[in-house]
Amino acid sequence: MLFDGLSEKYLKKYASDLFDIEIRNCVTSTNSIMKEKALSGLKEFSVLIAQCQTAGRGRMGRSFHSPKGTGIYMSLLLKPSDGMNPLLITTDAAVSASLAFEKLLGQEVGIKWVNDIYLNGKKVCGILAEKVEDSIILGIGINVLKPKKGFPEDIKNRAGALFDKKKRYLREKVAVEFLNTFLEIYKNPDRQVLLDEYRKRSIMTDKKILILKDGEEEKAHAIGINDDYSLLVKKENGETVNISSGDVSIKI
Ligand code: BTX
Repeated sequence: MLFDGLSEKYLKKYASDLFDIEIRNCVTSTNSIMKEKALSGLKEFSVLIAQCQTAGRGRMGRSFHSPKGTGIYMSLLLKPSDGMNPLLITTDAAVSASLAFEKLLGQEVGIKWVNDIYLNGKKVCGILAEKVEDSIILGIGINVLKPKKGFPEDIKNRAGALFDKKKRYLREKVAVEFLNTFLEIYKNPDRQVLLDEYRKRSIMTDKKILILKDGEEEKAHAIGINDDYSLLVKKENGETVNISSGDVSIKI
């Protein structure tokens, strides 16, 4: 069945059988809905994909623009046996998304610490992993194509899309490639390889940055990504510090 533009048949045929995929038209936020479902006992690897979101969420209360017909807005329910933290799910998902996009694009993408994927200097994808009891909801928003009306004024200089031409099953292919790549990594993570893949794509390494915290901005120089995925930065006073992703936001 072609569900308002997204082919359920394609998704179910090509995504691993482990996934239980549900497609919906427009929802508030796939992560919010999945959170409720997780609490009512939905099984691991349940996936919710929406055509659009009216209240798509990013980190720290930010919103994620989720128009109809051009993006993938998806949440995946995970129940990691070792209680793996949402940060590692986020970074593993960032590597998975990069590998998946690169396979389809034939071009390298970049990772902006900690949860965004960039293509040609524009953000094309954001990841939001949230913990609910013993589950983690992995949410991913991907701009597969530019929105029909273009990106809104406030993000139009920063946001981009993976592709500029519509093709049959394009959004489905992107979703399937991400899901299958992530599953492989999730089932058998090689921590060193994943860290290397993440670092290799980090667009922040050796860049001047602005650290935004509690409404204040501070200039610094990003040195690189530490083994625990914190960001190693040098402040203007020469002090070197590790920044964890929880409460800061970085501008490059
Ligand atoms: P983030 O906090 O890193 O990014 C949010 C910021 O990115 C916004 O403040 C805005 O500046 C910019 N932005 C908003 N929409 C877009 C867009 N479509 N493309 C590029 N830049 C944008 C990133 O958070 C994590 C986003 C996760 C979204 C998924 S969608 C499925 C799931 N459900 C849900 O509610 N959230 C996740």
